[in-house]
Amino acid sequence: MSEQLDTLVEVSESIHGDNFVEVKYDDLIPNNVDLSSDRQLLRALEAWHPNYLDWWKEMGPEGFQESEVYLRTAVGVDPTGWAKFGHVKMPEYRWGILLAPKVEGRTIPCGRHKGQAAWQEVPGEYRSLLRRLIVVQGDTEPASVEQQRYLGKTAPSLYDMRNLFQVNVEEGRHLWAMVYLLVKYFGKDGREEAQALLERRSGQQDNPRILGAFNERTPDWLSFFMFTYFTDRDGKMQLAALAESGFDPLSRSCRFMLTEEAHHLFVGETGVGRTVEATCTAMKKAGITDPYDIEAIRALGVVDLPLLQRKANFHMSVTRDLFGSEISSNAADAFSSGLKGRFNEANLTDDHELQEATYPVMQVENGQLVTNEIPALRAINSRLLDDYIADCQGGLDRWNKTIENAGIDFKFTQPHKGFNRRIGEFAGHRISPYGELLTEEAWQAQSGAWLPNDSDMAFINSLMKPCHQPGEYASWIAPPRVGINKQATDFEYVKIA
Ligand code: BYC
Ligand code: FE
Ligand code: FE
Repeated sequence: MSEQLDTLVEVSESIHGDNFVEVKYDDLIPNNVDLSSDRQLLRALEAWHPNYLDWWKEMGPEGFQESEVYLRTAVGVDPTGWAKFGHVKMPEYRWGILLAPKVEGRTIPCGRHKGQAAWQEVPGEYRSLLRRLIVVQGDTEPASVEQQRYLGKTAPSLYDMRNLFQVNVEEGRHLWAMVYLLVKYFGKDGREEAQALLERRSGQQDNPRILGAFNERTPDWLSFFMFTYFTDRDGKMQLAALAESGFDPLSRSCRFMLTEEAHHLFVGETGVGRTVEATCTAMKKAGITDPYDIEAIRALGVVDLPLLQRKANFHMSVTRDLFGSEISSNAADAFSSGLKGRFNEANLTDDHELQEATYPVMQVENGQLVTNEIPALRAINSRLLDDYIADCQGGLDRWNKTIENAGIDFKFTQPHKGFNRRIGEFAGHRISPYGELLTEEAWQAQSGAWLPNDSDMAFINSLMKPCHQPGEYASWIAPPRVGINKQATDFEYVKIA
């Protein structure tokens, strides 16, 4: 799907209603939340802004802060014209606060308050649970920027570099979106949480980011593409679940964030897809049909398909951990209180309360994998994980089509749900990609064939040579079919300073 189309589809899915407030570009902080009429909030945000910029300069994209980047800036929430494009220096990007339009008469879609008017203020009894959800969501956004900060140097083209920076500034805006909620609705502790979001650091021992995957490294561009395909997709699923929140400001924030998320997923899907394409084209040209003829394939300066599968296995498994324990009382509380719904909650046809319902959850029992019916309320995370796994498949199918069209006998697959897990039902067990329970010895002997090994990483590293001239693309990745915003593929997407 073209990016324009992808974006439009997601926009129309996530924005309904027609009453929106114009974005005020005169203000320091572009917004459609009428900031200027709330002096206290404005002051709190203006105080946070310089700290945010300090964080961005310290932890954001390294080496390109003075370069002019062809960026999309959100300027409104009207689906037909919500963004404008132009060259800007990243520190001068206008990070704004934009909520999707209010839906008049919206009610709480799930849980014990189902059908009551959606909350416009924080429901006191759920204050700390709600704050925790917003903080966890907010924490992932700057974390991903930190993880990706060294990638500019080895960008395989200016087009890709621009996409990286686009994703980075928008994750920065997602942080703003959560900070707005904290500062506006949670008083002093909200302001403290907003500050703490700038202080935790991805991968740092004494003050790490909250969730596991956001403390992993994103050391190379293949990791970046896998991350934006698989981990930004956790973002999509979680934002979709939070868009169902009975707390209306959170719902509206997340609905607008989803419009930007579509581009992140596009960057991931096409990034991996173009890598697959380069590999298939080079193999064909060299007359290689065996995808396991690794040495010959790597000699062509492209990435062998089995290595891409191992990379995908890693990113899929750490991202699955982001859904939390399959069986979780936290998740039950969030759902029952109406703070977080399921994926597509509004379109599901059950009673949206789940007092009696059950849900099948896979568990390890007596050395075997079994599926048990669990009270559905406690299986909310499990269900979202299953929805996520289904949502991942589309990209794999499209990558497989490219391989099939090239006449190569290879197929990407998703590993078993229990493979390489650290959180939830499968934590502490060793499970192969094919769903066999293994002894520790058997796992140690084989995991190098399932997860990127040292020689894989060394090979990928050897490919990470910058291509910083307009129209130049690294050997391992095919140029895109179309550029960004209808620009040519050799457009100067980044004017390197
Ligand atoms: N790593 O009952 P449990 C995105 C903690 S991505 C470390 O199992 P619960 C993005 C958990 O916090 C979307 N710790 O799970 C993507 C809890 O600790 P506390 C991010 C973990 O609470 C790319 C304890 O274990 N948004 O936007 O039902 C680029 C027991 O928790 C992990 C959200 O996640 C882990 N993997 O669910 C940029 C939505 N998993 O509280 C951005 C908001 C669990 O006892 N968050 N723990 O100290 C949530 O809905 C929930 O917090 C979770 C966890 C789904 C994450
Ligand atoms: Fe985000
Ligand atoms: Fe994202």
